Amino acid sequence: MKIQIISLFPEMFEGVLGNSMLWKARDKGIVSYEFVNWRDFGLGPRKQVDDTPYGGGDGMLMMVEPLVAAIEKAKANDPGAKVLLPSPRGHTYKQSDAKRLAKTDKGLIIICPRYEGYDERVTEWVDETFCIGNYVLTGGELPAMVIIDSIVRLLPGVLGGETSAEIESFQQDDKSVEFPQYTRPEDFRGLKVPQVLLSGHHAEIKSWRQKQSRDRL
Ligand code: 4GY
Repeated sequence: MKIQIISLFPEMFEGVLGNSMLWKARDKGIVSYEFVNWRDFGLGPRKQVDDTPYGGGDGMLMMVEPLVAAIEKAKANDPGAKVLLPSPRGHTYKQSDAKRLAKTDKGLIIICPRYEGYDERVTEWVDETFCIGNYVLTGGELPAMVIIDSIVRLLPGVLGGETSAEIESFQQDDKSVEFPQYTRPEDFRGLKVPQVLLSGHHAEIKSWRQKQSRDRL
């Protein structure tokens, strides 16, 4: 999977993409990360990429022209790629979105907005707009990293040796983090592991875990 990131701050990604699982996925050739700096498409000698909003208001907006030029550059590298825009205005990003995007063999182009927003006309070049939570950040880089991390861990061969045919059943295992879990010791300063987990009754354990689970999908 080819992941292209349109950002003014590519260095923000170094720590996250350089980290174990995301890095290993790249090492194994499962994923590639490439950056498009839309400053390169800025207008005029000062490479302007932002301007004041029509109708007034505080702050600056990302201009549509450099941003679309950056998207078109990324599309030229990978014509079938899906364009994603993290924005508080999008619908809430869910595990089901991560699964769906991990399953497509298409590449991704992720835009990282900055300033106080973007010219709405850019959305004509965007396939999906996601919000990662009801709060406002200083830029789209952190949401882009959240989206990348959630997708790459689901790609066949990243976590284990599973094939794409096995991935659907493997992904059921995401449930395994939705109930509380315990490891040794059985008693930590009087805090005990629930008895059912020590019982060896697999059916009871299964139903206890189901009861404790939350559906995040
Ligand atoms: N929350 N979910 C989010 C965000 C900040 C546009 C520049 C979020 O996805 N993105 O808070 N993004 C951006 C929003 C202007 C700052």
